[in-house]
Amino acid sequence: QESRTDWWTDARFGMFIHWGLYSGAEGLWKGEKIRHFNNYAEWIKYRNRIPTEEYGKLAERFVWDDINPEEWVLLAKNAGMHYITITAKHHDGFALWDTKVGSYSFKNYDPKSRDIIAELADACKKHDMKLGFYYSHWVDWEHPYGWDHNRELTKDLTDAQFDQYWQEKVIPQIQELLTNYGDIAMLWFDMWIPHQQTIVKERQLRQIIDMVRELQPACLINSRLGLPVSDPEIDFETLGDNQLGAVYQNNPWQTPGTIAHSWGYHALENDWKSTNQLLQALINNVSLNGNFMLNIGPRADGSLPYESISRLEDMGKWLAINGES
Ligand code: FUL
Repeated sequence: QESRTDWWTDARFGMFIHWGLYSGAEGLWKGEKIRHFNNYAEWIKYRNRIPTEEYGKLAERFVWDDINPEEWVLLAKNAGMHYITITAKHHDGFALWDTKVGSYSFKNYDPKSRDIIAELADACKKHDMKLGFYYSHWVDWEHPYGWDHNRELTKDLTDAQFDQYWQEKVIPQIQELLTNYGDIAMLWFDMWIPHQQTIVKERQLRQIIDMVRELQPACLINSRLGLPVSDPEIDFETLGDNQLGAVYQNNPWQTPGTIAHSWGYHALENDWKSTNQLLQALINNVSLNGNFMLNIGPRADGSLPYESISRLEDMGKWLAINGES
């Protein structure tokens, strides 16, 4: 019997794309580095306490004439990847697509902007690449009632307030993503904490599942939704970077990994993995029946560091000789 995950298990290798307002900050805010030892560029709004409106102005740094998502798709294809997952909305709460829900999206911050999710969806279709969306469902640093995992900003958040955020932002936004962009291969939700340790209720998570199953029955859902892998609606487990090599025999799984340290583009990145290391990671995962989803962090003009491009091209060359597909 065919299962929802068949294509995904066959695919083995995918691309993760972290791209958003933070790409315009490049890991620096007013000359200051990220205020945390974990130098993730995509966390700069939270770490450096950047006010929502001011952070939104980073949209002005985007060079729309140069941005072409088809280039990302071709890079993935040449690397031997079969699917792409892009950060439709990361923790900062900013939508990459032309959402009608709220005003925190490129459309409202830069008149020259385009719907990059629509363009990526078209390019994926053209080049036979599956498309998935990362969506930060619990954590949202824009909405006044979104959650933050340290409870630094949201100490007094009530269940009713959080549910307001959920019903007026999360549910309608996911609905848009599942309705307006063709076939969606997977939704990659994010937060590694079981939902019981958070403000999130199981019924809220089931609301997402019901909607996905109604609108896109074949769409895969990852365990970071917040339900255990044993839940029949969870299609695959997402292991962290540091868990490479863990053996999951009963459930499909994948490791999301970076070429560098940061997921979002960071101008001061100096922690590049070698092509050898990345191939080892891919081989480790595949030999243990898992997938590998390797990340790129494009700049605000859509371009990529030489280090990322060269490693992906080299992996593609190796796979063309040694890979199966
Ligand atoms: C984590 C996030 O907090 C990081 O920013 C990144 O998106 C990674 C893939 O997942 O949970």
